[in-house]
Amino acid sequence: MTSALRTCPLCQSVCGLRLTLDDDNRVARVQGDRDDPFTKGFICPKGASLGRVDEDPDRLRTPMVRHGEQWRQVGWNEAFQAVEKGLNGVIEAHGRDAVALFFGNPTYHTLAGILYRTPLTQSLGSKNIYSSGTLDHMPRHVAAGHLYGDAFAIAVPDLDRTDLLLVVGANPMVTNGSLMAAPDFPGRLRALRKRGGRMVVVDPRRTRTAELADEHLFVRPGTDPVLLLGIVHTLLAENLTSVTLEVNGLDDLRALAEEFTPELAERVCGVPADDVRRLARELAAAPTAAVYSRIGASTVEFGTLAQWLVEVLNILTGNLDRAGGTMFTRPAAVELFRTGQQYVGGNWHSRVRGLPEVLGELPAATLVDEIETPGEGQVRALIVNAANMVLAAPNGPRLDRALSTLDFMVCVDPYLNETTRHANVILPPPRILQMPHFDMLLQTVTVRNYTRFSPPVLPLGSDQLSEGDILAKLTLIVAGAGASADPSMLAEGMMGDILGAFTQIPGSPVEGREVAEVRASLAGDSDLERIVDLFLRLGPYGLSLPDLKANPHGIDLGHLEPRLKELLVTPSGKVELAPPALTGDLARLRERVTAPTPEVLLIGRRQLRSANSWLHNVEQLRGGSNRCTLHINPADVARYGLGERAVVRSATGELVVDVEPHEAIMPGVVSLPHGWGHAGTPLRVAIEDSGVNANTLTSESTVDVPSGNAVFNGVPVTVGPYPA
Ligand SMILES: Nc1nc2c(c(=O)[nH]1)N[C@H]1C(S)=C(S)[C@@H](COP(=O)(O)OP(=O)(O)OC[C@H]3O[C@@H](n4cnc5c(=O)[nH]c(N)nc54)[C@H](O)[C@@H]3O)O[C@H]1N2
Ligand SMILES: Nc1nc2c(c(=O)[nH]1)N[C@H]1C(S)=C(S)[C@@H](COP(=O)(O)OP(=O)(O)OC[C@H]3O[C@@H](n4cnc5c(=O)[nH]c(N)nc54)[C@H](O)[C@@H]3O)O[C@H]1N2
Ligand code: SF4
Ligand SMILES: [Mo]
Repeated sequence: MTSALRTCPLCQSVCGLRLTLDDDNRVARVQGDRDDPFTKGFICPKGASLGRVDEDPDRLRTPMVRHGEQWRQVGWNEAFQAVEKGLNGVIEAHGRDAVALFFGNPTYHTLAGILYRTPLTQSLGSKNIYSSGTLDHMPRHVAAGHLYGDAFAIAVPDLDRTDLLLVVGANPMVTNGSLMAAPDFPGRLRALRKRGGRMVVVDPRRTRTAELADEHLFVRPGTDPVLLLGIVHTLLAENLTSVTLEVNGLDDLRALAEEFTPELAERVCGVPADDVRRLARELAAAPTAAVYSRIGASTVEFGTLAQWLVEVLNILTGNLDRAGGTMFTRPAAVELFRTGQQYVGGNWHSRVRGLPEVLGELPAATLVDEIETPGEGQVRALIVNAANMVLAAPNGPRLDRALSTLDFMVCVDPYLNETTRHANVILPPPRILQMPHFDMLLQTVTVRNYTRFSPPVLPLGSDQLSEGDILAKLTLIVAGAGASADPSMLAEGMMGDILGAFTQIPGSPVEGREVAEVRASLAGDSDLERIVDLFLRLGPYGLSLPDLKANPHGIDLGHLEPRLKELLVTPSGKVELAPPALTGDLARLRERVTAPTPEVLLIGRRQLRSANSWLHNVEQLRGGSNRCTLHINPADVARYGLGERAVVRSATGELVVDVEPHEAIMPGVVSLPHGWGHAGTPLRVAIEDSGVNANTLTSESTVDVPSGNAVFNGVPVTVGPYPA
């Protein structure tokens, strides 16, 4: 038996784990690492099953090449030659825009996925870049970009010091937090209550989080901006604001909030006007307060408006950038993503629907249009890293059909699944325990400043390639360096470029030094590790990879400290409270407010033992509440005369679903989890009781206009008995 320390990569909580391995290197036991100063031994059922996830016998070990319906295991050289031939063929015949790239959710967790995302994108030089960002959090970036100039100015609730936490459309008791790394949310919540604090939840379902809250308010899906404007209206009308930051646009905000009264909120959102007023007064009166919002007010038709108004509430109540409010983490690694330039979107537009580029990407919802619509610039080839878009994107079935028409597709993914089955080549990354792990991204949203690095627990087999090398090879292939190029060329180029810049930057830790000399001093057992060492050395704490390796339980870097001033890059140098790029979308909201309300609205539901689409092949994580059922209020079951099954229809498609009556869901709302509907894959466990693809019902044609984000919550549907 040996033991190893390791950060769990399965959600955004960054839990430190202690693994016990048997003599065959199988994970015999997983415990929370009590010596981790931040995560303090917390573990959830997914983390406890990390060994089973890692050892899943259905994971691919060797590259796969498809000939018609037949899959063949091949060596890496043959696989990369096939990729070079396939991609070059399309680029030569149709140009670079004919190749699209798609990055899925796990690329925010893996080191290779984060570090090589930009080089791969830049080397490809295509307008057709897509990611799960526009299935998730793009509204938040767009709101931040216009308010603060920096689209990456993402504040997190200062959970350990706040007096009042208002949660709008998030369920951290199940998801363990998102764009907020808050390991042991239950424990942090208990501590909040113990020090006299409160939590209020706004959600169309009485979720686990809502059950533990001091107060839960049902809200009609998709209407949060009207509720939030009702609160803003009250704060301004009753002179309850205490703006401590330098802001522009307060008068504009006052003028446009005028019409959005608490009474309007009651009519549109179903939240009593008195409660809207009371919420405003409580937010203003609390010594400190933090409004936190995620998927329920992001993947909606007015996601950007909602995310903007959440920020506005934190600003108006004096809570942005102060202890106990919402604050900006200071990570250990240098923040190269902060360009110091004012955010602008719309640098180019999608060919078919003319949707604007945001942060270098086009909306994932429109990828299918770009594949299906003939003409110059039509997408003919696709590179996918860690995305199962057939299950994740709106109108998945249409995308499923479109993928089968591509000239070439390559996927970096450990599974042959609903999406990768369309690939010509699948390149499998090694097992989780064979990868180094450093939460480059999640350490930018921890609720305390913190860092930790995990070296690989197990070595690579002689027939395996690291994920870094796989992505480096792909990058070099699209850059024209060929399939046989040495993958280290990419890392060397990156380190050289970064050092070239930082040795010239006054005050940088390497100012005036020789690039080659600094490069030679970098430590690490692989290209990725050496890049991490460089990022740490350029970071604000003067740490290095050897420091992190010497502290394998992680390093506490202290409470969050105010830092908005250094992030703000608006031309005015002030927070722009009411920028036209955001307020302009209110016209669309006004139209919606006056339109008739559909009888039934569909929302999503994340599950404790899932991670979107890809943990359903692990027996230990199946069953119980982790089933793909339609949650519906018993009153609606009676109203629509439903039995055990029902048919749900939307403008996009229809599904037959298992009915699970639940008091916890608002009448007029039904909920279906996403990531199910496993089909056409050899995954032995997932294929049993495979559930249905919720994205058969969601539409690719409706997006949150400013961000292009997909709409998964508040989808109009009808429900009827099955069989009819
Ligand atoms: N209806 C509905 N749809 C939704 C949502 C919703 O709430 N409702 N949520 C949306 C959101 S927020 C998101 S983020 C997306 C998520 O959807 P996706 O971005 O597709 O993410 P996952 O399903 O988590 O994983 C995608 C793929 O990554 C692979 N993978 C796992 N580990 C690794 C690894 O280490 N390396 C590589 N290369 N691949 C790996 C898995 O095998 C899987 O095929 O779904 C979106 N879709
Ligand atoms: N266990 C587990 N953890 C996960 C994941 C998982 O699949 N399983 N996925 C990961 C990913 S990719 C992400 S992005 C995060 C997401 O993290 P969260 O945002 O916390 O996850 P959701 O469960 O989607 O929470 C959305 C909540 O919004 C509510 N809601 C729906 N519509 C509306 C609305 O119109 N208004 C309001 N106010 N609320 C609404 C839903 O009922 C739900 O409770 O979780 C991550 N962590
Ligand atoms: S909460 Fe998230 S990071 Fe922690 S053990 Fe569970 S899945 Fe892993
Ligand atoms: Mo997500």
